[in-house]
Amino acid sequence: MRTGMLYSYVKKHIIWLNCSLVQLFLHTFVADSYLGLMIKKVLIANRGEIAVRVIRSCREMGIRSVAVYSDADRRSLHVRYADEAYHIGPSPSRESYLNADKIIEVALKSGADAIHPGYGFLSENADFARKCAQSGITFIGPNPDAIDHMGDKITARQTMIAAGVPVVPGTQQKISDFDTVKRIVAEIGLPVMVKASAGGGGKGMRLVRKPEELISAVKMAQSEAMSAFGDDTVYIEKYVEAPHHIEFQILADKLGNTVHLFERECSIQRRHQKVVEETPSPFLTPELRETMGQAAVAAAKAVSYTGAGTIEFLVDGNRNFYFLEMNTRLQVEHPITERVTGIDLVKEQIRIASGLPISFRQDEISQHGHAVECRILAEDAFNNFMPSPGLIRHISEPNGLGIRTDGYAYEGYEIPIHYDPMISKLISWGRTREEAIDRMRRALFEYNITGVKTSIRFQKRIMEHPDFRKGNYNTHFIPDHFDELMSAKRTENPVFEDMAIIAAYYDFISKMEKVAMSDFTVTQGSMNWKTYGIKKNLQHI
Ligand code: MV4
Repeated sequence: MRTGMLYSYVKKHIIWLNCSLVQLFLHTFVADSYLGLMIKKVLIANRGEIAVRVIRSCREMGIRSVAVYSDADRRSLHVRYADEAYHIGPSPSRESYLNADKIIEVALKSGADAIHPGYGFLSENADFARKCAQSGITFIGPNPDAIDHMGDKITARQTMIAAGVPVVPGTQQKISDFDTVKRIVAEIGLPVMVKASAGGGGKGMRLVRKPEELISAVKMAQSEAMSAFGDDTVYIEKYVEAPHHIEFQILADKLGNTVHLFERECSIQRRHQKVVEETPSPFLTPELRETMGQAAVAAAKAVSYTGAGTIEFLVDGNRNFYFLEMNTRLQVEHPITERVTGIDLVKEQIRIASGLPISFRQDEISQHGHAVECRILAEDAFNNFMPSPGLIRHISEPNGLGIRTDGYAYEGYEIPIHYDPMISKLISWGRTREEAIDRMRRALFEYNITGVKTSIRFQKRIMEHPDFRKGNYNTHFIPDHFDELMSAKRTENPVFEDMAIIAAYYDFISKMEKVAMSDFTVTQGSMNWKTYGIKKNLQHI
């Protein structure tokens, strides 16, 4: 078996790398050592749908899985689905999913040789990655220095400029005094954005349109950054009007191979939360896709990146693109990339962490058809997107050709208040964009969740919106079309569920009244409901 694996591995490399004898010898050596090192048990330092998602790939690879859970997650599906599960603390994240020492302790106790961090929590925490290495545990993610490098946005900008990746015009150094601020803004012109170097994802950002607002905006951004990140370093960028948010998925292995898996169009956002994502982007031309893909690979190579990562770009109306930031983790929206490329990104992450090469070459993959994702959130879109955690009374998920759901909820599950409100991700695929959108609309129609309010109806409106259907949208889509997306439509009944409950209750009451008005008298000592039931049944005979 082992010789067989080694043989096929070496054979693949002779064909793939078409390399010199020296390289062949080196790879045979690596192959030999990775067979000994191969990850056999993975601890998933996360919860909910992404924990289930990671365990699925582990199971397919014959890798044992270890779940960890907080008080609130005792009944969570990831706990049931894993081979083993360990309690790690109280419900608040700080005391459970962010407790690095406790998680490493459980990894050692359970004999896990690797940790998959998922997204959020400890996934972009370089100190956690270092602690894993110090404990002899493989962190399934990039090396800690790359996390730090990309976590500091000013450093990341400098590195991208050096690597020839376009960045938004702006400051190259941290801001030291207000005269420099005024000079730079005079050069690039208003409007500008003041951003926290330790920020990202929209945190600690300020837009400045008027000259007199500049200095106070810088001061406010600095104090916000200090309280949010303990670091008041800020930088300034030219404001890109009405941009697209387009990101590229990349993979890099420890043998020096770096590839991209094309883009994801993520412009449908609300308050920096993505609501709908799709791939391919309806905005990119084949030429621009090619150029941006190469820029994404160059960006990853510039920091000797390994693992799965995402390069975020802003693209303006004239199709100029700019590096924005890099996310050094597996992202929520990764399934749409998996759907159009056919590549299992979690499997590739585990292969890379084991020292194996990426399982395909750049020229072996393409975008097949079109995929759309909706994040199904437990929130009331029609009441200011209020979070709606609580008991799921009923859930029936859509199915059929071209539909995938990544979730963890089930009937009787209570969505905890402690974590983010995502119930599941719904992914549709079609041969064309139109088919993928129509299929998503159909799947949203089939999706039934009662007990909590969800984002489903709002996303159905997006699928039906003429501008979305034309692919005519950017990051301003939701704010620009807010009233249309919110207004009541005659084609749908917004209170269908409530009406059904009222109708059932009315039916019950009227039947009870009929029984009460009849000449039947309740027998002493017998249960009323049973007697009524017998009487009702007899009436039908
Ligand atoms: C910008 C920008 C315009 N110009 N930077 C928001 C999230 C964070 N990652 C960066 N963001 C932006 N940075 C410059 N120089 C506009 C945004 C932005 C945005 C970006 C992506 C998706 C949605 C957005 C919504 C509002 C603003």
